[in-house]
Amino acid sequence: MTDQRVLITGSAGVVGTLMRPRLRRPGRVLRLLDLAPQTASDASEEIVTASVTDPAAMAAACEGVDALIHLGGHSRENSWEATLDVNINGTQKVLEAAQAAGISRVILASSNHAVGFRRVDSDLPADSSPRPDTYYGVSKAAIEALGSLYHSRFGMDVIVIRIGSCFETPLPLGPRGLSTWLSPDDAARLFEACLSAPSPGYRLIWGVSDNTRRIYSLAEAEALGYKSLDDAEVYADQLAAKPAPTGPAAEYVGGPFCTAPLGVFN
Ligand code: 15L
Repeated sequence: MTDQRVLITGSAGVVGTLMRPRLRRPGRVLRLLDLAPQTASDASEEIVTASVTDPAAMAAACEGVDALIHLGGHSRENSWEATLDVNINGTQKVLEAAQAAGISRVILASSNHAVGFRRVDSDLPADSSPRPDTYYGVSKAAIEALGSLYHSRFGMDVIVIRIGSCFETPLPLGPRGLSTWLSPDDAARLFEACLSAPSPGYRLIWGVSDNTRRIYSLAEAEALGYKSLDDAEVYADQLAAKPAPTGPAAEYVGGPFCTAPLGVFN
């Protein structure tokens, strides 16, 4: 049997770095694409140094690929021009290359900031319509729409994950992380579910751990086979001394992004 080849864009970024060791499997080759230099650990990894905005490089990177996890792009607020170029145009280039190469399954990283101006509410459904909090959030809403378009036009299976906060621990995030954290191990479980769910079509799901203070719905991810085993609450004591958010940062899903200046890299 030939190996399954999974292309990960943005593999040297925050989420990519956490996923790289966790998505290794016998019978799987990870093709790791990033602008930053990377080194293959062994024959189960292939390195591509390229930008997601480069159509020729993306076409080459998609050759022989079975599934694509698109994490590449700016992961927080930046200028409108940079956000448009890398996140929106870049995702269109990625989807175009994937479609031309016959990749039938694509997983796209969206973010809670696509709905950052939704009020904090219990069990926020994964298909809440966009209420972005930043240009970054607008780009994530556009990524969701692009994924939907490529599914409807070309029949590709496209799963878009609205990621909460995927970091090693919720500690750097402060108290908000007790609700938004997606543990790296849960993220790997979620990506595995997205890779293996039979014929998912187009899905929009939340990426979050089963946190005691969770406000995002897990139902849509669980319908794909995801089972969270982590809960940020185990860090609650360590976060107790940190100041709780106030004002819009406390009232809206996007937290501090809701008041950060637009277009300013932070
Ligand atoms: C995101 O989308 C960012 O990529 C990440 O850096 C965090 O800020 C996260 O959202 C969050 O909301 O905590």
